[in-house]
Amino acid sequence: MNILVTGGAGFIGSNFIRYWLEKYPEDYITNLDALTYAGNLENLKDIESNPNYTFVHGNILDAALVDTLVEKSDKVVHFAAESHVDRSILGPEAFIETNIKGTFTLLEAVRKHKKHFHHVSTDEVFGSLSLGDTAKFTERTPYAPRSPYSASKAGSDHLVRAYSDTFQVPVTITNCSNNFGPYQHPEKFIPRMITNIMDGESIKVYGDGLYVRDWLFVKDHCRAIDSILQKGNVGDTYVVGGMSEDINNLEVAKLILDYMGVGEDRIEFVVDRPGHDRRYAVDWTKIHQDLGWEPEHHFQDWLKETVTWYKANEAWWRPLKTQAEQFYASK
Ligand code: NAD
Ligand code: TDX
Repeated sequence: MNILVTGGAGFIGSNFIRYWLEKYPEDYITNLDALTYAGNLENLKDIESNPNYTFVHGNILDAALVDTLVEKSDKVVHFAAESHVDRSILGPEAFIETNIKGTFTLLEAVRKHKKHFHHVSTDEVFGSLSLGDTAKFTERTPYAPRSPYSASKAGSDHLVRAYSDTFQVPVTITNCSNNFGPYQHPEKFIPRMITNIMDGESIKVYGDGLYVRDWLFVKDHCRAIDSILQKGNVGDTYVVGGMSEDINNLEVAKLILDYMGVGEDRIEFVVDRPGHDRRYAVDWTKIHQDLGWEPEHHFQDWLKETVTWYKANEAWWRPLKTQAEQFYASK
């Protein structure tokens, strides 16, 4: 099988390529990535000389390039996106371009060449749940995005569904909760805390810190996409989440401080994110019942592993952190 992966030089895409080539060494992967600030070929250093892997430096908005690559592939797995909520507040336009128009460009090509398109989306399209509530997102939850990021992802989801209904393009969609693990950019919450602690700095907790995310180890997300590519029902959406411990940001911060042997005086409450969604939780019954998937990696164990990985890989994250600090300081 030839798989075209978009955004494979980012966090989840690079983990997915490594996962796939380890599990299916006879398959071929082409990685189309524009190498934005979030794309980093260092994420795939161990893969670059694999004869079954090809990197193409290009933009998903380039219709001619996309057409050529889609024609040569059997399936497309679409990760490429602007992915950080805080950046979408500082500058929404790139999110509209990449997440909506970029997805449209890919859809036109898969429509023409009749290829299976797997769209990687987020649980943030469903908006915010309330604290103390037991409700969870399902495949039937109405869309209610609240940030430019989640609105742009919702727009892309709607286009994918429309191409399925109107043009019978074979699509599948995942709406996944917050991922964590190796190669996540240090501007995101968990790596930002670990790297700040390593630098002797305070960790920045937005608002009251009582925000809940449904953390999923990145490899479990890769396994979920694998099960959908192998046996998912064409036209279907699957929501994907972790073990729903309803752990809040402050509790995550305290776990990391504990693992790193640092006191809670390092916590600094900072100004809140505008439109900050209070709680996410995912009910992944459908993918469990239909495809047998469930998360395998327990949050606390793999959070500890993630701390260990960042401690051992300062050379990987240091340039990214320096660049991100310069970017945010300039805003
Ligand atoms: P990321 O920001 O780490 O990586 C995005 C990648 O896309 C980068 O390599 C970047 O260079 C590339 N890219 C950006 N614009 C491009 C363009 N126009 N053309 C080609 N490549 C481009 O993102 P991530 O965290 O790995 O997320 C991957 C996907 O998963 C996104 O679609 C995101 O919405 C979704 N998602 C992420 C999470 C999460 O917790 N990180 C959870 C659910 C869903
Ligand atoms: O320094 C911080 N302090 C803080 O309290 C940062 C960066 C974040 N936070 C909070 C905001 C959120 O409640 O931590 C939580 C997680 O924040 P992010 O890591 O920015 O993730 P989130 O906004 O929840 O979105 C992530 O999961 C869903 C990904 O970035 C998205 O791409 C994905 O769709």
